[in-house]
Amino acid sequence: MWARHINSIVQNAGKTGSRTAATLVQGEPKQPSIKTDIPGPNSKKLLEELNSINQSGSVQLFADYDKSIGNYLIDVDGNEFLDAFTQISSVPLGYNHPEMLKVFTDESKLKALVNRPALGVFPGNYWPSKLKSVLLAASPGLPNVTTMMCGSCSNENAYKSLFITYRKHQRGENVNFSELENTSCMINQPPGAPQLSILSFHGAFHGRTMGTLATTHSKAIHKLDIPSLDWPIAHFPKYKYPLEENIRENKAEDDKCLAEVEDLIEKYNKKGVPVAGIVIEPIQSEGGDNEASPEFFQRLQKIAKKHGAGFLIDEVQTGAGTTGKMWCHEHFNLESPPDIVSFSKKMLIGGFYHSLDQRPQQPYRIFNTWLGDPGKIFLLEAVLKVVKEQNLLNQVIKTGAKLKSGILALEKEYSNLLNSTRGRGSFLAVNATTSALRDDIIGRLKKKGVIVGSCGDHSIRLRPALTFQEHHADILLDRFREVVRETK
Ligand code: PSZ
Repeated sequence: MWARHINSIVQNAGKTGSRTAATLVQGEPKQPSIKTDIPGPNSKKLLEELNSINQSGSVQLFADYDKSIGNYLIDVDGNEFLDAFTQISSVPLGYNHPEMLKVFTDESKLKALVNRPALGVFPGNYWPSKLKSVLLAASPGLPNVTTMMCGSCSNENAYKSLFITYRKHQRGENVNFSELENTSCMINQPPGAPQLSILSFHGAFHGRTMGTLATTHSKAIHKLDIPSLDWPIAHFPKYKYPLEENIRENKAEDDKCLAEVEDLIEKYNKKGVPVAGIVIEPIQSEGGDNEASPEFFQRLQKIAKKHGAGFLIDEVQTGAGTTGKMWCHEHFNLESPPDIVSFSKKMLIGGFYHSLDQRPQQPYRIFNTWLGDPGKIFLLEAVLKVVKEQNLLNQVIKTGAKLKSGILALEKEYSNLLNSTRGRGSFLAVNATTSALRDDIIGRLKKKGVIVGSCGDHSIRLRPALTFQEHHADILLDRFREVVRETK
């Protein structure tokens, strides 16, 4: 029954193309359509029910995932939104893409989904070849990959890798753990559980699990009441825009932040809590779409190498093509790949690419029950095939250029309201002059049927799917212009 339902969606998806011309995903509405207040009556009813079960204050509306299609999120009240936020940047091809729906009509893939293995112990026969042909084929120059469930869990385990590798380097040839190490680690004491740290940046977001939360610094509400670790936190550059007009000041900002990184490493080494790794986003996302220059990243990597710290680039939000390259850090011309690159969101499966040096010598050190989900690899396989066949990275560059120039034009016209348009590909942001204005713009855009996101104190961010095209950009820019024009 279920398979028949999926089959009919797959077949019909190709037939409803007359509604929109030249779209990459067939069957989308031509434009947003709003019929009720947001949230509408059906959403409100469901919200009441959900809220009696758990704290649901973050829920904006309930979606109808049967009806949502392509770049349009359709809610339970029949409102049709052009979605430029895509589930916090995690939908690669839009909703109900026929190639993704098709995946589990293949019975062997359905069985891989149903018989979910403990991948670290009893993987299916397809697992090594899928890791190679899907994940490693998209690797940013790193030879190994370890899969995980989500972004936080990918970074959490990447940090463990950094610590394990740091200690391996300290031990040198002596690969054996001492008796004291074995007993002291069991009571969370050194030398078995050593004093080591990960250097992160103010404004960063790397997750909400205990270790990653110690490196997340975007909002207090994420961290309040949770015990944390005294690890070094450096300032991430804060640039003045437009970049072309502020080259000297922005370069001075790079110098200042990098000098602080070196100072902190020395300070923490002296304190007896050496820095085993540096973690950084290529563009700080939750913290406000803060960019740093390629030179900043090149120099940061050199500093990490000089101090024997691993270099971890968190591509959970920036990865999978949204900046016009598969990995955002590929814009930076680093002299060698980072030691670790973590991913999740649009990649559908979480995990991290890593060097051979970052590979533990013993099994079971980076491990959990599921280590991801083979179903997600099969979906990712379909996604990457579409990305390649339809040259979606090129699409991202074209759509992104149109969006960015449109927003820049708005910024010029309404410089009392908007400033600092920035970003790469369709991973874009603009600041409103105050956070109240930012929230108001986002709210009124939603009422006009366009979903965008917020980040930092006063930024509006765009995180469309890779299938967001120029005609979608036109709609978004039109509605954005109306909203800004109507601002009182
Ligand atoms: O409020 C939240 O928990 C949010 S809002 C956006 C995110 C989380 N992003 C997740 C994220 C990320 O953007 C980066 C750069 N690194 C790690 C993470 C954590 O990923 P998840 O949410 O899958 O654990």
